[in-house]
Amino acid sequence: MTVRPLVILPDAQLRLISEPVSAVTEEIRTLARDMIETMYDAPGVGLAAIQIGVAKRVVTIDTSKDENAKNPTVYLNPEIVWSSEEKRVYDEGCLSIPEFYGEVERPDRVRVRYMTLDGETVEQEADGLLATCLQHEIDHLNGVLFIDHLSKLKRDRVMKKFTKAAKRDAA
Ligand code: K1U
Ligand code: ZN
Repeated sequence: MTVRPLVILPDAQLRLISEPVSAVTEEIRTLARDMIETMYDAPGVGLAAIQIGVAKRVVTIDTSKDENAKNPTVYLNPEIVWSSEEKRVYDEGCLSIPEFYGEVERPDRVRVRYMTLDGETVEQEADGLLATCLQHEIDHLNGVLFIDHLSKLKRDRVMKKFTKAAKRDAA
């Protein structure tokens, strides 16, 4: 397993629309293993493949609280098939936008359909942090970042800060 480097704002890869996974190959299994390793190393509770520069519809999530009982789930081609009317606000972070947080309102509960690494299509209903995380990661697959849910003023500020930092790092 390999910890792969994270793609950081304002890298244009974060705006790509990721391609569906057509079959569970050895390449997909290795990608999923590396994503889990990278997610734990960050540390984070979720990761989309584009955050390590792979434009495929693969997501890993582990929102379990117990450090010693790791329980990662791999979601291939995840899609939201139902969302609750009730909303919840969560102070979200993103491994591609380090040390920046912002309150985002999203549906409180969702039902997600996805393919497992065994090639099976299943559905899962989620609430709380898992529901928030699934929506955040599925946004990544569509080139959407949590800052897109904030005001233009906040988004412009964070874009400016990270663009400046990237220029400084490149010099
Ligand atoms: O997609 C990502 O960038 C991962 C992101 C997922 C996420 C977190 C919170 C709300 C929505 C989506 C993160 O994991 S940010 C880091 C984080 O939340 C965390 C890190 C260590 C322990 C617990 C949480
Ligand atoms: Zn993110």
